[in-house]
Amino acid sequence: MQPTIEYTQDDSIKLFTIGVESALVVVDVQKDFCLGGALPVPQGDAIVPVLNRYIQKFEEANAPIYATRDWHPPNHISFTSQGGPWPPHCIQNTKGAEFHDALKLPQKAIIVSKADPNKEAYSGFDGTNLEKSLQQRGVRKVFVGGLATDYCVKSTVIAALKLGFEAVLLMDAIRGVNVKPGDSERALEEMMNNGAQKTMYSHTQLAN
Ligand code: VGL
Ligand code: ZN
Repeated sequence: MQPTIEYTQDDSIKLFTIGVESALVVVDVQKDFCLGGALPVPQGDAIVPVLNRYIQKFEEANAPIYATRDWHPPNHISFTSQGGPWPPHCIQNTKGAEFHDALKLPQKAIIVSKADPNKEAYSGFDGTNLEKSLQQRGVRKVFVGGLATDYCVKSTVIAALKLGFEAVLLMDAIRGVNVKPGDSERALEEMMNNGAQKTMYSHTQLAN
């Protein structure tokens, strides 16, 4: 067997222990944001197997696992038909709003639906009980992966930081839309400027 040697150029990637105050937040890994969907994120599907490994690790750590989803009513104001910026996507109870088929969410995963009819709630905290739920479980540190880096991941991470949580980006489990080239890079910068931290799968470990 070949030895595994992992290199990273990014020395802001840090080692983290998944402990009792940690939670995994999987952002909007829905069919419409993946290959064949209404608003596909380039290489969005590629993060699914990585997220599945994180899910396993957080289960082993007995840490809560959240999955947010975009959950729009039909004719949502963010749709082009209503003068918004996006094609119709993630409409409640449609195929496109389902989680990616290969995403292995455990039975006990907590689903957070962003269903505000009057605005595009990019953040998983916006109009949901996510903050309360994290607090009830004693979570202080959220590990965030999913789609898309430059929209819902960014907003969720910055909201978490503003609410006083630590926020750790799963660098190998996020992808961006990049409507404008460089959007994801700028989003990362903005998150870091707000106090986000970075890790990757090989740099996460269980407490013992
Ligand atoms: C998202 C665009 C529109 C996201 C949601 O999940 O990042 N992007 N709605
Ligand atoms: Zn949306």
